[in-house]
Amino acid sequence: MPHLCQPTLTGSGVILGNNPPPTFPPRDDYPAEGWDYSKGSYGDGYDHDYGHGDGGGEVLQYDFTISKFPAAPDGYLRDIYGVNGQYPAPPIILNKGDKASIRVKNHIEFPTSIHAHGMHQRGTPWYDGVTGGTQCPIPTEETFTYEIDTAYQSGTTWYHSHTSSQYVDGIVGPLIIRDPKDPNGHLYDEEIVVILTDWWHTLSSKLLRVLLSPEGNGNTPTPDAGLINGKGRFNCSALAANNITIPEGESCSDDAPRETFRFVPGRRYRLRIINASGDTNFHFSIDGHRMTVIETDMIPVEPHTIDRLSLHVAQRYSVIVEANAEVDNYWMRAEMMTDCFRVNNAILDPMVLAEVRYDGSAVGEPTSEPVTSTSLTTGNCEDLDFRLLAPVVPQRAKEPTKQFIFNVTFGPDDQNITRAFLNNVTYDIRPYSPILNGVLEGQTVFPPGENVYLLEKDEIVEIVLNNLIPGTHPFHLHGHDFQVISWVNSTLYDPVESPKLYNLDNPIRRDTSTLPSRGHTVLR
Ligand SMILES: [Cu+2]
Repeated sequence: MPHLCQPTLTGSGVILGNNPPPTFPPRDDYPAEGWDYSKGSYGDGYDHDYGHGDGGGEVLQYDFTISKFPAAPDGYLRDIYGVNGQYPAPPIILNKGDKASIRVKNHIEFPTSIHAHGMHQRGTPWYDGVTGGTQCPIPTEETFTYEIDTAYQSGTTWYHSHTSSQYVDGIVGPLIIRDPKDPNGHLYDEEIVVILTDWWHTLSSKLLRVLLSPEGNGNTPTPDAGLINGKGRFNCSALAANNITIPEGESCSDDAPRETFRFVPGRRYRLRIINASGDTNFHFSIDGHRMTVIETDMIPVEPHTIDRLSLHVAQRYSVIVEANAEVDNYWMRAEMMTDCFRVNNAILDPMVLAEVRYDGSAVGEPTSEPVTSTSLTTGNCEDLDFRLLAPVVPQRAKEPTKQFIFNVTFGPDDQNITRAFLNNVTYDIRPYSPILNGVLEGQTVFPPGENVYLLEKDEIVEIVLNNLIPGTHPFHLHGHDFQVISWVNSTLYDPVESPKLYNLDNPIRRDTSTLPSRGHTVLR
């Protein structure tokens, strides 16, 4: 699809968001009938650079090298971490039924690992990529081969380093599993990946050292910029205006290209939007266009049309956008929810922009105005109203066999470092003694700092999360989707009153939700 390809980037001789977005074969070419998932992909005859299936259920091979290199995604040149010299990391695009085999070589000075977010890894938990949880980290100059099986799942997700804060420095890429039998497949002609990230001008290991010191005070540093598909435009004059000097070996240029999407009038685009941020929630919109939500975190939902979409950290949505506006150029906006940040950052422009350019439109930047009116969001730092979306395949919430109530707090540990606590326990990672090893060996007693809760297979668990602090927080469960049966701002869980608000009839299912400020959420 040449009209969806990114124009070649130049940008002052430095690497600027250097990985073009993936392209897809058009929907019309999907095999309509007789799709056999057990056989994997069809021989589609398309360019296989981005890993479209080969046919015959073969395993698709990926060779990834993680390294450090200079790049300037927003125009500010610094050292970043990335995969195969690219940022964002290369997209993995599979058809449901495919398997991916990903050989990861660690060529940085720190141990690392790769996690495929939202993949259940049924029967293969050792490929989940969590340092200290499911594996030892991959040492420098060593390799580890992961497998991803898509027999049971499809949709929009992402993969990233799951060691320390490395993904914030660039080890993050899209993972897309297309379903030829997508129940919403008749609603779109083409697919586009939109990956949203926040960005800092300093390596995250340096920022983390301050945060995890007694001076850190739990003040997560606010980003310096935001990016769409690894591209953004930083205003370098903000540095001098705030007395920030550029260190030796770094530089700033004002002409970084923004991401550009070509629209063909009349076509219907499925935007697969991924919030791959470290700490930023976004409001997403396109001037002059509405959008129809059809997917939450790999679960197809009944189409629901809105003007503006909120995405919290690690959440994904697919929306349909129809190129039905006047032939012109329009801003795509990912506006950071600044109310969620702990501290102010004077150099940050929270309005992150990309261009949507219609075929046949005039040259020059868009002059469009943002959409107004309704939104799925109830407040500035809040998640969407969980009652507005319903999965296409309905499931009533089942009666739980167990209930866990977790109180979430932040406070100083015994070394006066601010940490998060679940029921007064802060997680104490043992990178070289993964919990999974103990589980597979039949261990039933774990160190208190690992906060392990043991379950029998097929139990139904109700998880109540009580947020005792004013900040909101993402909550993500590995290996499962959950139903969000309640989500209440500013009110803690009450065993008598709270269940009266439960939505048990086909509640939204997903893998990443939000703890509301001083409120609670209930998951099953
Ligand atoms: Cu995950």
